[in-house]
Amino acid sequence: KKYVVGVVGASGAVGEEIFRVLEECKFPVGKVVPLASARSVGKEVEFEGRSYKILETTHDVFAKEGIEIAFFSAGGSVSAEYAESAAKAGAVVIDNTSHFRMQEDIPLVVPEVNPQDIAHWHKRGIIANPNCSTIQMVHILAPLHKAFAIKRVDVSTYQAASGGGKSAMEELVMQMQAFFAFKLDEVESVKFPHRLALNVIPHIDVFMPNDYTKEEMKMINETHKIMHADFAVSATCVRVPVLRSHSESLTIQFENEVSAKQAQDILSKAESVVLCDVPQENLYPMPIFTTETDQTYVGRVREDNFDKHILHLWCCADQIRVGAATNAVRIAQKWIEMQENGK
Ligand code: NAP
Ligand code: 2RA
Repeated sequence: KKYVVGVVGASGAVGEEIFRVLEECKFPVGKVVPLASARSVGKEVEFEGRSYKILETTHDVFAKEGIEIAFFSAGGSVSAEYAESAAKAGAVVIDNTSHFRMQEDIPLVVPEVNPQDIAHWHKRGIIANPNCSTIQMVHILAPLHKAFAIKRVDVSTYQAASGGGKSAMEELVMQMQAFFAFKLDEVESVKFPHRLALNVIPHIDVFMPNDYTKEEMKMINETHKIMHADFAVSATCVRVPVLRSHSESLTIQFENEVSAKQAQDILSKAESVVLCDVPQENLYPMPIFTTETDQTYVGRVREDNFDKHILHLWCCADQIRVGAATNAVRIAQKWIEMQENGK
């Protein structure tokens, strides 16, 4: 069977990448329906050698076009307004925004970690895609937790501009150009709270009453929901002047003693994870290696100098693919597998 696939946010960074991933993985697409705001109507999207005109997102378009799988990546307010119309029209919605993620009757899925939760999709017709920084972290944590039982995780992130969308990437590029034109003092910062070029900003999304940012709380709450676990997690989320790969430094405390070698063995076999850990040859994950790939890269796995229950490691993944488009398409593939096996 081939499916009618809608992409809401088709002109955005994530939407464009969804089309690329669908093409690359030979997803069973009968027809694509690109959707965006009225601003994009008439613009064209290329898919498998054909051009498709972008349509306006409306309540009726999902039924009218017969959309069976609807990817949403146009911001939380657009999902809030239209996702339920798509589900009512019979589509399974795979939502990239944070709008539904923590709602109790909505599965929040990373297919390598909790594919079984997709079975709950029918409650609302919606499956949520987690936050990008959470996805790559649970790729690493889930196999380690299964093998050794995690007690606590402390993570610091180094997040790329792409997390703020296409215009945020453009803002970083323009600021870098301004630097080379000796005009850096004249640049405006619209997408980030401060200038990002030649800077790091320990502030992503809004501050919450507990002085953590919303991004930091997402990493804690979403990790618990995806992994069905309640070990302690603390996060510090930082924006860095990188275009599209997030990096993370993780300190993981286990219930028992774990060696670096034991963790490396587990990670070398983990799904969608690449162990890249030869420090003697300067080999460790970096955005220049992970950009436009579909795996989470992990390295710098090492034992704590004071406590044998603690390991430190470093991971890196493409934010637009692993952190959004690829995870969303992998959810759709698993959903199809379940439908076709009658689950
Ligand atoms: P982006 O590059 O800024 O693109 C935004 C898209 O939304 C554009 O296609 C835009 O269409 C569309 N849009 C805006 N207002 C709309 C409206 N009223 N009706 C219909 N479409 C509308 O942003 P992005 O990076 O692709 O991210 C999009 C969403 O995905 C955000 O909510 C972001 O938080 C989320 N995201 C999730 C993950 C994840 O799941 N892990 C990762 C990254 C991003 P026009 O061009 O017509 O304005
Ligand atoms: C960011 N995590 O990096 C967000 C995007 N979903 O800004």
